[in-house]
Amino acid sequence: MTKIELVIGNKNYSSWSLRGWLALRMSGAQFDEILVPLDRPETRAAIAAHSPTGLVPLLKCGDEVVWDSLAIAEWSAERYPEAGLWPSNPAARAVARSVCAEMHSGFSALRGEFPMSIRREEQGRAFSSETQKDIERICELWTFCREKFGQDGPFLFGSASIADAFFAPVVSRFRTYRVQLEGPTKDYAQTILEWPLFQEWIAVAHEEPFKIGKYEE
Ligand SMILES: N[C@@H](CCC(=O)N[C@@H](CS)C(=O)NCC(=O)O)C(=O)O
Repeated sequence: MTKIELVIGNKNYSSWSLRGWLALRMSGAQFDEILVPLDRPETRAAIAAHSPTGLVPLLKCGDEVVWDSLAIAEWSAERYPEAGLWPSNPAARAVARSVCAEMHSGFSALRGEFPMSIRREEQGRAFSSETQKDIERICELWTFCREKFGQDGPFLFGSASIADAFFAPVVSRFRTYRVQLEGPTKDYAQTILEWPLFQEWIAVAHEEPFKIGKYEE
């Protein structure tokens, strides 16, 4: 079996790495992790040794190289179809792909103002109206998916899918910055925080020695 490697950044900070890692873990693939600590003098060269974009995550399998979290998620779904990483119902699958695409290309105010730092505990802080809009849209999406497609389990489309991998870092940000959630969005966030795969990532994030000052202020 060809060896699979996933190049990722710090587990505490690298939200895109978390998405790719969750998708690959959900697939059941056996893989090795190569963790490159971010924001250090040697980071750029260390990532460039693997990645044509200078970004993580990146997957290597033999001579295949797959960069970008969404492409890694699609690769995982295609190679491990039995894992059901996308919902089996075509209508649900189309929505799942849409919400992942929306996450992948949007919510820049939220991502900029609320950097992911899994270990961090804030008392709550003021944020811009753009971030407020992002929060409202995310809550609308979660509520819609849960109501329309979530009958068979606690995740967005019932059982865990790539869509949950894409929103797990948002749940972590909502926890850190104490964004108040209610009803189905609160329940969904709790599901993600208790998701065993995410718990595994969180445990390592707590043990990591690396700190990036700008994400701790
Ligand atoms: N669109 C890319 C974004 C990847 C990205 O921005 N990764 C960040 C870490 S989360 C990175 O590699 N930054 C390089 C650095 O900090 O040196 C994806 O979905 O994978």
